[in-house]
Amino acid sequence: MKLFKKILVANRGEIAVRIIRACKELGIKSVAIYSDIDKDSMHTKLADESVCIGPASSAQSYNNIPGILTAAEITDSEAIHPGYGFLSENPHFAEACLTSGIAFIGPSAESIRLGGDKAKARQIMKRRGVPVVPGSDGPVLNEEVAMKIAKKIGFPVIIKASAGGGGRGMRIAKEEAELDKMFFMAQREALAAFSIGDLYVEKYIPEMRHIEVQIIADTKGDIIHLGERDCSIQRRHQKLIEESPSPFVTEKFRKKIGEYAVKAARALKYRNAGTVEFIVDNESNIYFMEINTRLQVEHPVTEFVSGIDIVKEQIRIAAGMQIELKQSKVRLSGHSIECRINAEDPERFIPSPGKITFLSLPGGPGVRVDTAAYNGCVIPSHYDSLIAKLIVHGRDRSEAIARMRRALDEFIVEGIKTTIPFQKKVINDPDFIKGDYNTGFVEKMNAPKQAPVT
Ligand code: MV4
Repeated sequence: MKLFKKILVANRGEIAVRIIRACKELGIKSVAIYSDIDKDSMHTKLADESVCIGPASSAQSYNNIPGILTAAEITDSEAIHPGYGFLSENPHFAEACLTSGIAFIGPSAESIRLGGDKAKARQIMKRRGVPVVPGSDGPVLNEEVAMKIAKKIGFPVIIKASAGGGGRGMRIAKEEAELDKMFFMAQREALAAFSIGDLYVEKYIPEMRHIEVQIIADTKGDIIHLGERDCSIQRRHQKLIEESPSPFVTEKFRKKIGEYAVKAARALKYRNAGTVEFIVDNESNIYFMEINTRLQVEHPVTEFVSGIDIVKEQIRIAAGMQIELKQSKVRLSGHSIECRINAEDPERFIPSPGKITFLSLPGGPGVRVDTAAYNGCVIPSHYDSLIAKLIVHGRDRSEAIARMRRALDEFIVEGIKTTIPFQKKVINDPDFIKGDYNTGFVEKMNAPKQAPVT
């Protein structure tokens, strides 16, 4: 099998830069696409060629399927890497690439479609013996069916949009009296956000941990996992800090959750890189939540502990090459933590776009910064507010924490607000340091400390 000669990167920002770097190291030419306002951006400068794809609005640029396919054709690109966000989980785009004779660096259109239909994915997993949270089997047609299921599994329940993501179209019903109202609210929000009103019901697990497993699968059908990432530090469904390994996970638990992840991938005939997300409750029960059929923002923490370049693997697999590594040869070593640095007010988390008037990035041992930002660049308001990922690696968790604290102190951004002050607070929090946290952590951290009852 031969690698591609030229790849078009259908994305912008740090992830486009990340993919261009992998291309360079593999000896593959890269093509950037950019919108009007991204003319001077880093990904446009670093690629071997660049094509202006349209105006700032993502609908007319980074989400413009015919425009991107035309750019691939005129530049003779053999493959397209979609990155994350934008068209990365659009089955029509994956299909359109293949129809145009261009390799899509990712899973099949059918796997993407199943991953995006969360009620269906849940049903498939349940039938294949991957544990799911007690709840509905497939989509729930109306509030009466939802009530029947809720009474059977017991309240509280959570109603989720089948096309959901980012917490949209999700409602908790604490008791019978709330169910109808919450069902309609979730349905209305799902229809508005995704134009698909399908819902499903699950038992609500309070105090959950969000643990996900990185998998890679080749065309031959070999699938391996690269351990877990703990993504429980989130605010309003936006992840802020991720780490690998999870401070809660034992060797035995890792083997079990890893096997579930591989089984989930096998059930979808999955290929390329993917992530299987799980809910883990207080008693360490594992439940499948969803499968993300793309490269994820937080993939570098897994790269640090596994030594595997996930983007290069994606490219090799799309070119038809097999995974050389066997599961028994996967060695996870040390500890990695990532902070997502967003151009946002650190207290209210509202976007803070504008010009970066001064930027100085951290460095030194065990520090990686993935960013497209530079001194004097402008962060536009049109796209995601992620401006950099700060990833550290240490021999153990305590060295990784010390390194992250040091690197956050070195990170200087002037001209816009960033989430750095918030992440400094988390990294110094006694419960975080103990590894004692779940998805309720950020809310508890912001709540005024309760005086103990005497
Ligand atoms: C849940 C859950 C509890 N039980 N599912 C799904 C998407 C992710 N962003 C949050 N999700 C959750 N799914 C079951 N069965 C709790 C969450 C959850 C959450 C839900 C509502 C409001 C805030 C939340 C914060 C973290 C996790």
